[in-house]
Amino acid sequence: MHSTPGKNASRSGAVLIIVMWICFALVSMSLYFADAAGFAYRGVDNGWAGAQARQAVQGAAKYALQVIGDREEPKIFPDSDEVLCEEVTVGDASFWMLATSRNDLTDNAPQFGLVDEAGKLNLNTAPAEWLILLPDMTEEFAAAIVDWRDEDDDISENGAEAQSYYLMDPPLSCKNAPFETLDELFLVYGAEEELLLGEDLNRNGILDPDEDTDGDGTLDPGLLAYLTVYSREPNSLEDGTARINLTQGGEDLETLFTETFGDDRSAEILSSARGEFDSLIAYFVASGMTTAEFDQVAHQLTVSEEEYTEGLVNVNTATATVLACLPGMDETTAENLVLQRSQLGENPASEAWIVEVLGEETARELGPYITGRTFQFTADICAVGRQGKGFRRSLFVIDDTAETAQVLYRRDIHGRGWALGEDLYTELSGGENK
Ligand SMILES: [Ca+2]
Ligand SMILES: [Ca+2]
Ligand SMILES: [Ca+2]
Ligand SMILES: [Ca+2]
Repeated sequence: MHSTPGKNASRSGAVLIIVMWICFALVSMSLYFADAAGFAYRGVDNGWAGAQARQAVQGAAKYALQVIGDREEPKIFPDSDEVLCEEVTVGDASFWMLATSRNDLTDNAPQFGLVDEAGKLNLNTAPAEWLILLPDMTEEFAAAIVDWRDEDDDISENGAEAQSYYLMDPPLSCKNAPFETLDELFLVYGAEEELLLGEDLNRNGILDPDEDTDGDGTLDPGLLAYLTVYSREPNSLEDGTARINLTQGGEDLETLFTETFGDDRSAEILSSARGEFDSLIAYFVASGMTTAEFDQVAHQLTVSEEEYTEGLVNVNTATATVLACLPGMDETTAENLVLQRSQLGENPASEAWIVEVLGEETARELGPYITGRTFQFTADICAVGRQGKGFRRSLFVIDDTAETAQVLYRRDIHGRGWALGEDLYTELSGGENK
């Protein structure tokens, strides 16, 4: 992605404002604690660090909202150097954003960044045939997921509807409606901690001491690492203009292509690409456009008449494990795609690059289920206060489909314990308890 100087300047401005805001909060807080210091000094000291860390989490969340909301079209996932996410100092406190969903889960050092919810399979749209391809997924659990969200009481093959839930102790009712949070998966018939969390009990994406139950030195992450309930993309631009429906074509498409490519090239493209298209990729293949040409216009195009398209997987950020579940893909193809992607350098502006890697036929098969954009993120924010004490951690799911980015879901998860890995633990605390 190309970052204009103006954009960088406005981002630094935003960071400065947030940092000043946090500093102000910290000063007010220290005055408060200085007042209370006469009582129990030690307790105040620990509480102070915790309060500083909580403020840093708040500040980091505001910063994440700003970075996400300030993105311009085509709304791609920010490159890692565009987001401050590793040991960001705020007064006496520091924060990190944990990248808990990545390809190299065998690497046991924590990595940092925002998490793309569109890089995962959506529990509300993925059919059982996709879900079954996730590591350790059982046919029964995949079918139970579908029965949980479908409106009917008809038990799908190997599935579970009201009768199964009624017999549970205590009895539950089958939801028969879409998942609203990821943790709702724990209610689905057959959900077991081992299946959902794997070895990653604190859900930080790395192997912590005592987590390696099978002793192989690598993390078995469990199903939750690959799933989301949030991914959806609007079929309109940020300013409210509808994306142009490729199947209807018409004047809008002609105007867009003429303005972008000139009269001759526009006419050439429009005469090559005629008919009905079930994906942007199908149009791209038919049009004879170059990847660079398509990257300029892709975000203005759609094949849907709906207000939103739910559950598209971002082929520019998804792990090989997730991509392998999609039509046309298998493990080897998905791994190769991710390898080729890692050599592209910057995060591409559309999904068009996959045609060269996969070939036209496979790319067209995959096309209807993927995107190159993203609108929902998780910021998994960790922070410590003075002297590395007072560890705090909160999850924020942030949605960027409205005019300003908004928090959809927030949860304090510091109860899961230290999440930043052994090295940082030693560095920050000298091994003392948090
Ligand atoms: Ca049902
Ligand atoms: Ca059913
Ligand atoms: Ca872990
Ligand atoms: Ca293991």
